[in-house]
Amino acid sequence: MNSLEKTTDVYPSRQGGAQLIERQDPTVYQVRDKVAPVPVQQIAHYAEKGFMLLEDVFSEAEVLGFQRELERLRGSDAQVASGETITEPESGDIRSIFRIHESSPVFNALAADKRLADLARYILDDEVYIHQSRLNYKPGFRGKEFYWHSDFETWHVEDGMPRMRALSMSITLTENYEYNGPLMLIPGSHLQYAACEGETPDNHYQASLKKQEYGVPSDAQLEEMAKGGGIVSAKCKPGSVIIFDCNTMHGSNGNISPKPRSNVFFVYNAISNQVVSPFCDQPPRPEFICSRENIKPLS
Ligand code: 6CS
Ligand code: FE
Repeated sequence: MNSLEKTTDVYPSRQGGAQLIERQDPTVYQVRDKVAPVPVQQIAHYAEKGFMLLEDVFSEAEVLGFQRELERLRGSDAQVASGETITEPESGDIRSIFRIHESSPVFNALAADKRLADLARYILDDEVYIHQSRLNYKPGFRGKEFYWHSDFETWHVEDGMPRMRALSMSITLTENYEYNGPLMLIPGSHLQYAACEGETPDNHYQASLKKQEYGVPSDAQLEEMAKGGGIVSAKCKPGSVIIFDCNTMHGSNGNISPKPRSNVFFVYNAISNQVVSPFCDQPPRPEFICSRENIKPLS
């Protein structure tokens, strides 16, 4: 990608009214004569719907190790006080812990695991790095929702991610039932960019990571996207992986069940799509939610 392509704002948002803009990037980048690391039907599904669900990727023993690390981090006073841990707005329960690909040896290894990184390199047809990582706890009884949004809209406007050449992988650490706030996705929504109304507030991330109110689609945009593709809930067992394009519209309901819905998220960005300056009048967001300083290909 040349410097002009990087700095031209082809996906303007929060600069006027809400509108749907056609996607101007591939979903599955042209992968010349490479063997896909998953069945080609999954790749076709991803290209068409904007996500895929892989079950039984990690063993029970591996999931147990991830759950232990999740509890260790949750119980760590240093981690909680690090400024990289976000709590729920009302209960004060832990909502998310960011930058775990660097702060946790277990999740550092998981981010580079071939079962994940090879698939990201295939879909993006490039070397990759971790743009953002987080543990979402969604605790039982009081876990709050993540309202509908396109991650790319935030990462483009607030982090300066130039093009749609990134994807998220959510590794499930608990059962994702229909009743404990599973990830919901709108099939095909990745093909339209929901440019949002409003303007980015100062230090927006301090509010948006708790409850996002800017950079969210209008009711009309959401109705339009859901009319086309419906809504899918990613119900699955622990050890599954939900892979979704950076622009797939998604969200999750609150969790009033006794069962937590905890997932690990890694965001793989193509090395050729490194963040530049934000496409809004705000300073860059902090390193713990947007890798910017020592970007290098994941080995
Ligand atoms: O602002 C962000 O980067 C985060 N916000 C949400 C709701 N999803 C993506 C990311 O974790
Ligand atoms: Fe998100």
